[in-house]
Amino acid sequence: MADPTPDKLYADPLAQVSRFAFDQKVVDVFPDMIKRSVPGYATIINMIGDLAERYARADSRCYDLGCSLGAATLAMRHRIHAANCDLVAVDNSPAMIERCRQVLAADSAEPEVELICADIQQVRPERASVVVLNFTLQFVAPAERQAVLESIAEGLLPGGVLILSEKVAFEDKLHDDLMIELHHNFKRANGYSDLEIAQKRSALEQVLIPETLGTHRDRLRQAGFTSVDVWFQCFNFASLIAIK
Ligand code: GEK
Repeated sequence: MADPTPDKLYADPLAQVSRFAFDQKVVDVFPDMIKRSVPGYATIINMIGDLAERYARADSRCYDLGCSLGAATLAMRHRIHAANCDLVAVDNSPAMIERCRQVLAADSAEPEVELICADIQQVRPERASVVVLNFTLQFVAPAERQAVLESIAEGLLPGGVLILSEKVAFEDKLHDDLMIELHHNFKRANGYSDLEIAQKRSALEQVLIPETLGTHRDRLRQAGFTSVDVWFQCFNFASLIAIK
């Protein structure tokens, strides 16, 4: 496969850094951007496939909420063996959905994927055995997050699983600052300049709002999940498994 288009969106000084949006420019560099920005991304995608294989049930649905270009959808599609298990992928960016449609069409695996352009706050999962929120909830306003998790918990079958990956914050300011610095080092090691890191950070302010793992755990329990814990963490990036 050809190398992905390199992310140079913030390489030149910008007179004004506008709010980050999942538009066509981001779509064009997205595979490179996410790989160089999110520590452990490839591992998490791989594990989503593994968990989907384990938890997907016959005659159920698996959802990828905030699917972007369908990396997690494809990981699930390639690993699910359960009969009559439908895949549903949702994103509210038309540009992402359009490109995701092309990515899915170029992949010959079964089953079919229902691709929906919608806000995840409007989607009510049904008969779900697996739901994935891979770095999506962080873009939903904090006050709306509980309702999203409750609707997911309601739509999951007993024993069904939610995989929730998020950029997280830490209560201890020293630790929070250290994790942010280690993450920036990770980005530098992946070729981003200090200017790119600073401009991207400012674009994401007010758009991506990280919360502590404690807040996520409490919300998940309140939403009705019985077993909740972190299975992956690298610096301020974590992924939780929540079982209904
Ligand atoms: C992956 N999961 O590659 N409703 C629907 N989609 C949304 C919403 C919303 N309210 N808010 C944001 N999005 C992917 C990576 S990226 C993470 C997810 C990142 C969508 C948004 O359009 C984007 O495609 C995705 O969530 C977040 O495994 O870029 O840090």
